[in-house]
Amino acid sequence: MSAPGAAVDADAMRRAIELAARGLFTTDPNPRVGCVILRDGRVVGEGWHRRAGEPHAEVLALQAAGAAARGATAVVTLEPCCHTGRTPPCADALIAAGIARVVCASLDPNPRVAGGGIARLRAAGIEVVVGPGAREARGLNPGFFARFERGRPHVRLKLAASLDARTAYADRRRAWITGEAARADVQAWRARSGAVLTGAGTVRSDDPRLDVRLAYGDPVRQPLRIVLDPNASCAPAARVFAGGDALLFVAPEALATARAAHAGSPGVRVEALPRAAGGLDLGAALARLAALEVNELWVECGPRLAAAWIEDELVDELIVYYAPRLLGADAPPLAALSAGYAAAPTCFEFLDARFFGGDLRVMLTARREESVCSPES
Ligand code: AOF
Ligand code: ZN
Repeated sequence: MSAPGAAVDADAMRRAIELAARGLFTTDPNPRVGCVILRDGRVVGEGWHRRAGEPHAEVLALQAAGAAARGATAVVTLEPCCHTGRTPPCADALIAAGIARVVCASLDPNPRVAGGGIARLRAAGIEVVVGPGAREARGLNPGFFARFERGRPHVRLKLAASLDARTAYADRRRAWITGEAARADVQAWRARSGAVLTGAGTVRSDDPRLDVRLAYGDPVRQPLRIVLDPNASCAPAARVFAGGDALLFVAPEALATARAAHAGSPGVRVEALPRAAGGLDLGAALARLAALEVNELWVECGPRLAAAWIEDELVDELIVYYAPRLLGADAPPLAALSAGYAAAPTCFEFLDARFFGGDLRVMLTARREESVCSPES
């Protein structure tokens, strides 16, 4: 492939990624995918996947290109599918439209596709290039890839704290630590997530709704609301259980009681998880959520559950909002980590720091290899 051709592909892939990002709040559980059709280096059609059940990006881009698709190149952020899911295979649509060349950022990790789309295109005589924009395209769909490649959602743990890393007032009064801009940002993270999870302690002390209250996508897609409540101690009237799709995880021995307590709420599903040190088995929770097609999991919880996620090394991204105030040593900590924790291998790498109103948001990604954590590296 000549250098100018590669530059045209790269530009088109950047555009396809921009298009894919439009589906950030709506495609779940499907991936965000964009597609550009190029004819003699010019864009003749664009498309992006909006919502599961609606056409895939390639089909919309082909529709936009019409007859100009014959002999053209399709640049797409994910391998075109070869299966019939809620919609027919994109590979067949590309072949039928007479596409001559396909550039895709990465393979589709869904086992129903997983290279089969590319094989079908090649068998039809279409040239296929895989790889340009792979990092960015994967970055748009961390949960979709995590679900198929690791059998679990992509986990983001959100914490809000004072400068001295305290997460609530010492007198436990119910008052916000961070300001409105930070809370609006939390709404956007919830809106892109397949599920939002908290613990029984937070439900009892804060009674959060954990829903999306700003318009992201039309209509607003509410994430599944999940509560980890080993002893079934949360009141069935808690706000998190009102208004629909909620999942309550309890320990096996509390299952019957919890099911009886929620018998009158069809929107609340109650399931058991094995117990683990001090709570429920978080790894088992993630496996179950992957089976429920949760791609991105947003965790907002108190210090004990936060510590469990961190100590179990199940956090992929840590998002901390720091408010410019000090709350003192009597206030609860950011995460109630055990005394020996500093020797554990998990550590984080700073990704980004940004102001939201008067608060500072710090984003970190998990680094699990011990060498990365050691001071020499
Ligand atoms: C593509 N282009 O724009 C998307 C793809 O139920 P369906 O028919 O919507 O199929 C969903 C699966 O299709 C999804 O799990 C993923 O493997 C692929 N998504 N593929 O060629 C697209 N959104
Ligand atoms: Zn498709």
